Amino acid sequence: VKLYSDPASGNVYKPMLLMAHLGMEYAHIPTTWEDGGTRAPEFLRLNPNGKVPCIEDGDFVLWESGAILNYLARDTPWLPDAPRLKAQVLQWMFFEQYSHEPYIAVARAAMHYDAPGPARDRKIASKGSGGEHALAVMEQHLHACTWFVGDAPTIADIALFAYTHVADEGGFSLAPYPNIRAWIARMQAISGHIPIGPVSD
Ligand SMILES: N[C@@H](CCC(=O)N[C@@H](CS)C(=O)NCC(=O)O)C(=O)O
Repeated sequence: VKLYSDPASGNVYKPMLLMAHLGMEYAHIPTTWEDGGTRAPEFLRLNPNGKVPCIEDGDFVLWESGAILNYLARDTPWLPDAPRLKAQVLQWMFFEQYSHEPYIAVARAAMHYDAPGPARDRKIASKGSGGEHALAVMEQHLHACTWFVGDAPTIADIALFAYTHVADEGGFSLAPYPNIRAWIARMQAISGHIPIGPVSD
């Protein structure tokens, strides 16, 4: 598999973390906004949406981190086969993309890439209540559950872990969320875990 990747990206970290757990080998193709890679015509032929991650598996091309996780986790314990469990995995992954990532990842990206000043401050502030709401939903779920779905970690945990564990980089403190902090420690304790790549600022 080839992974078009930016090491700073939590969305790219999701398939990287899964492939580390699966012991899968893959080739990195560095593709970033800064180096123009995500807007290069040859990359746009693979992903017309111009975003990483994107994978190539032979002649099969796939983009969107959640779709890539689903593809790579097939036939492994990271994606249960039972219809209800599988649907719950998708539920949390859609939650991540609509109610979590647009606040927590976007605030982190603004902190790292936008020029300091009032416009950046306003953008980060506008993400605050949405991000806190997503964290509160997760905190409540983890009060009763060890993992997001079933009794073992799945790609739902990977999808949510990617930006939650670096939420502080977007100005979100995890201090009020002890269940989330304990779940992060459980994720990091799974053998094969790798840290997210460095963010260049
Ligand atoms: N929903 C997409 C989001 C992907 C995304 O936002 N990728 C960012 C990096 S985190 C990107 O490629 N930005 C570069 C650009 O827009 O040129 C996913 O989950 O894969």
